[in-house]
Amino acid sequence: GEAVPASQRGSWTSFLKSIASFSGDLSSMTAPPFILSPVSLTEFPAYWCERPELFAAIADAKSDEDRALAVLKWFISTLKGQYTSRNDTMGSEKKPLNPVLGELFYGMWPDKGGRGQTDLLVEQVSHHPPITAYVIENKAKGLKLVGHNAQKTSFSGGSIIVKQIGHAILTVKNLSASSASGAPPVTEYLITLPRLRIDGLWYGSPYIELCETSYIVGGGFVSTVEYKGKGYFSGKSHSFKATVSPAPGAPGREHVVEGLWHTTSKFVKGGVSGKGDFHDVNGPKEEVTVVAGGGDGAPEGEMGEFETRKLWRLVAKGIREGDFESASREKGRIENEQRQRRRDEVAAGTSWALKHFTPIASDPVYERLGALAKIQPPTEDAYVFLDNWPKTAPVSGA
Ligand code: 0T9
Repeated sequence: GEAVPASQRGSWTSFLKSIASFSGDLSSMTAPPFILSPVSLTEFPAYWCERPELFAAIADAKSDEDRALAVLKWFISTLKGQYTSRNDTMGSEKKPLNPVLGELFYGMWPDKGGRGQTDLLVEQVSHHPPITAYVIENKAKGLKLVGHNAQKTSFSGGSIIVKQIGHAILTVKNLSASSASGAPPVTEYLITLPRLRIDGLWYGSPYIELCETSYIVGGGFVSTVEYKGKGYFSGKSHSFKATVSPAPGAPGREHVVEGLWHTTSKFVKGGVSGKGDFHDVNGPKEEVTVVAGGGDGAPEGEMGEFETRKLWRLVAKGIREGDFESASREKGRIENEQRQRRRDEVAAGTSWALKHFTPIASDPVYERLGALAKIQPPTEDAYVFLDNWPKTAPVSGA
């Protein structure tokens, strides 16, 4: 294909052959240089908040029904960034850097016009299999999103099928409620994740299509989001249909939204009086501002050795500048260091201590809310945030 440089055609074909005959952890497979991204997977949770005003708006909703729609609108508005942005910035989907155990990524979106500051914290909580845990918190608005991500991949009909493992819990604090109002002090939403199909592999220009169904459950409502690609209900790629219904036994109206998640959508049933339009992501988004968490004795304004942009700096530089020899040398150095750490731990009978999360085998919030929409599986593990935000600082010299 056009997208594969002539000198890498052979290695691309053998890469495709090996993913076709292998299922499991694609992230650890060696891929030809042209498909490498200089961005670590620890940076991906930032996609959840690139429209911070839509996140903040969840706190300003006036009723459970309004809030269910605000959560859905924010969620749908993140999909363009999550699943198409590498095509926009790098020409196609690319293979992200595979984070090391304990890798950290901190960021923020500043307060603007009273929406409050939003903070981001990410930690790689497992390397094998890769699992990334994150928190996004807007304290002024009483909003907190805690989640984790892993993937199970398989190969089918020339595409990579990615089943996302993990979920997120959004907690909305009722900041104005007096105990007399009868309103609960917090409302929780369970957010599940769609399945992905990676197409365009043969031509060396991979892109993502979303498929099947994901859910948002909480606050008296269940939102069911169905994803379809080309040739289904609208015949267009990136189509979706979302149904927002009162939870079993709860009051409220049903709403149905249809459209394209990477552009716009409209209400086809229900809706807010006089408003046919639902979401619109044609306008600009706001990338996260990376901040330094220090630690490991690093001075304020500097990143510790495990912070993503510092850890991968030379690898990323090599990939960006087309110097793949130094990229792979630096990557090898990081991997060897990791292997040595693991050997040292085994020898000392210790294990790596996570900084910000503690694993639990089953998440009670997932179980309670998931049951309302009969989400499978009935339980999932999770990573509980230790509520220990570090003192971060702007990156000096940035
Ligand atoms: C959570 C997101 C996730 C992470 C990425 C599958 C994938 C790793 C996981 C699911 C985010 O919220 C959303 C977006 C993109 C997903 C990545 C796309 C991708 O290709 C990689 C996998 C591991 C590969 O790198 C496959 C090989 C590659 C050559 C294809 C481009």
